[in-house]
Amino acid sequence: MSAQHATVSDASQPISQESLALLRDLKRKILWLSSWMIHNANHLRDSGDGLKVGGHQASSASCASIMTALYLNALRPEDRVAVKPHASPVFHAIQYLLGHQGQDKLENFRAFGGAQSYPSRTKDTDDVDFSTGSVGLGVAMTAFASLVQDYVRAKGLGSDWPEGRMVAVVGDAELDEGNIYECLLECWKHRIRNCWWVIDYNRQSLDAVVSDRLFNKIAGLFETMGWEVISLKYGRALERLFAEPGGDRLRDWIDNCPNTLYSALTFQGGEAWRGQLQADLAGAHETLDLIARYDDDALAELMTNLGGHDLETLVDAFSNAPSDKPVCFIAYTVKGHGLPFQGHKDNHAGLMNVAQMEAFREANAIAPGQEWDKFAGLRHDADALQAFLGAVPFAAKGARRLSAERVGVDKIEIPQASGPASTQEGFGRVLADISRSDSELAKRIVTTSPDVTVSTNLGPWVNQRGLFARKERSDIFKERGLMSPQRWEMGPAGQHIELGIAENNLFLLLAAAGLSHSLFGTRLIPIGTLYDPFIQRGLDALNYACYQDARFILVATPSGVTLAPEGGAHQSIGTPLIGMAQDGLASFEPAFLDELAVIMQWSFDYVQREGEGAGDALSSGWLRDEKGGSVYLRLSTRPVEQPARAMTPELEHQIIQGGYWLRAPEPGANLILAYTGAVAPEAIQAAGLLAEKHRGLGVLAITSADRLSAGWHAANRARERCERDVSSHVEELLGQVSNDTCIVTLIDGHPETLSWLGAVRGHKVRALGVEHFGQSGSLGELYAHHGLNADAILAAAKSVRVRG
Ligand SMILES: Cc1ncc(C[n+]2csc(CCOP(=O)(O)OP(=O)(O)O)c2C)c(N)n1
Ligand SMILES: [Mg+2]
Repeated sequence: MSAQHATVSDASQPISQESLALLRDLKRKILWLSSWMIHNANHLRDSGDGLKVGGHQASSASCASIMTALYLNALRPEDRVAVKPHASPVFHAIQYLLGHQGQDKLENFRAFGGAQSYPSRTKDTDDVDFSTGSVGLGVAMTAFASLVQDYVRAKGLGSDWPEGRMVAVVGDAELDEGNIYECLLECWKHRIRNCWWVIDYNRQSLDAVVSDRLFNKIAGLFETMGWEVISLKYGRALERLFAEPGGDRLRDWIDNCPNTLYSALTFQGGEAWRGQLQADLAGAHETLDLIARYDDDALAELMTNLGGHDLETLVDAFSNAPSDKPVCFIAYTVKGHGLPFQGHKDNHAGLMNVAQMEAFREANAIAPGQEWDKFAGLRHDADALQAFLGAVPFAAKGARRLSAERVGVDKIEIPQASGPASTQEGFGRVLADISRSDSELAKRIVTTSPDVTVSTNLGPWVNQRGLFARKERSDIFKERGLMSPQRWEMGPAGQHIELGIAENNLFLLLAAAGLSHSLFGTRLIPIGTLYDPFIQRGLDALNYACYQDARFILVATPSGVTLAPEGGAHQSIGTPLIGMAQDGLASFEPAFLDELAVIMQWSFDYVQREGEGAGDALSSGWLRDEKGGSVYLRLSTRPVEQPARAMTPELEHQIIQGGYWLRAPEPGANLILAYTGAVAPEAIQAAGLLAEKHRGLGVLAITSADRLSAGWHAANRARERCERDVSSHVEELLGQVSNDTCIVTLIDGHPETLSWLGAVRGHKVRALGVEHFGQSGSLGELYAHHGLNADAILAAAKSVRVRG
């Protein structure tokens, strides 16, 4: 039990003894309710599937005091919290006591419609601020939320909602996740504040006992990164004893006790503690006299009187924490504290059996049938407890989910190109146009990029709108009159948040900024850019952002093998499939600038929608069009000849639905070429070459395989529910194609992105695309190598027609 850091001792505003006694009583109830909830889910409620899952009981008991001190004392309504995944029962129990959670939800913990295993913004109904589950991400999310809070406030937005602290209750093993360190580096650069990470330092993960020597290093890292590290090692009972004659030896003994031994003794209890202490401290009479004052039960309690279980220590530490810098509390705890398997190294999945739970019920003075009672078995009477809960500052404003008005979307002009132009270039020009406007949309866009701002064409936007920093910072190059195309002023007005190269950070910042309307009552429209293949680097964080229903636009460019000379590691193959499979993300891959402009216009609105459509109901609900979501644009650097055409409302509609006939098939046509994105010229060229042999062949432009396929699945579900007259966009498109027509599909990405088109109406399909890691080469060489050029299309057209 080593590790020494600044310790909080003197409380400036000591909590009254009466309030402390009430808190202790309520903490007992919280531990009881969380344990009962899990027991009920695992032993009593018959789910019929025989699945019992642990991981909650020991973990919840570990942090019950930390959570009590936070929610029932330290937190204010404006504070936002990420609770470590397995503390979900504690969170729900606290919300239940505060009147924000129903008993039915607790009784149905982990069941369909009940309180969730891991706190969930989207599935729980009791005011979860940040979802957690994938360890490490919720922790870092709080740091980025504090950055977003600074951003919003620096611009005078949302000022009628007080500044809050972004708090994470962190499992110690979460600090093994690399994204934590990526986040620490970034947050040092941005000088975040108002951020607390309270580490439940039980020195146990799922499989193992955490090395404290390693943890010392970790704590040092926090300090290096500008965090205040506050170690809460011992509780008041032990501290008082240490101050008595002989106390020093006891402190030394505990400080030097290996974690594994400490854990084993905790599990074994008072008799084992006494035996070990008597053996190790033989001759230290003063110290042994101190210990002799305690009977076995009291000794076991004393020896686990750690800072993280001592409400007085916790309350003092939280009320004295500095606000101008981030704070890391290392709260020493025992995993499973107060439960029969406390301290056991294998207790992560531990569950109390029925007999143990009975004994625990009796120890808590709860009569059978009173298990869900809010106050049964507590020392204070119900009125006093209810009055205390009624005055809890955190609950003063009721539910704390905020909302914000939607921002109007201006007409996005189609960037004019005199010659070939790429979608990436078009994106840069659309944003540059917006940057010169003083519209509300222009004010609410916040851009960010992990060190690829210039190479994804955000440069002109940043030149106009500047980089964000809490304090003004000068551009030395500009002051000295040195030429540079990047004129990047830095200050509170800036609207681009520059990140280092860490895609996890990009997605977590997008998650935080994309929830600004709900967290801070201020609408932001976040746009993040990165190279398409590196989506995979931050994929779990992207999934995490979508899971919380954060709203943002992701612009991934360049993509595919089309960036040819850049080589294999920069070539993305699977990202179109990610775009299709990722819930909450509508993905598009336009080929032309007019499509891009239409999609961007729609996206600015789509990310702000908050309707109730479930996503699989009738009509517009199919594609989450009422509910809204985030958007992924897969773009390219390849200059492509632009079609000469006028945009019509009908064409706009079809682009958003996912596809349109670039050339409609004529009656009797026996071939269709369906393409997506930057390979449009190859499809068009092949169509010209095939025109004679395949009279009237059709060319289908697919702008969103994702939305086309989602609409098709939803239409099928609707029909299966006997909703007649339902037809999806792709069914409409292919409805005019005769049954013996063949389809050749083409994408610079995995061929399965489009191969499903054949299943819509039973057409034969040959799907062309990229299946193998690429290599460097010219565009022509690589398209030939991967079978994406006109020759490959011709060969595919021939073979698919003769296939039986
Ligand atoms: C990214 C990820 N990997 C693995 C897991 C499975 N898992 C859940 S909890 C846990 C260990 C947690 O240990 P710690 O953070 O110390 O929590 P505590 O001891 O407080 O329960 C693991 C590995 C997960 N939830 N997320
Ligand atoms: Mg742990």
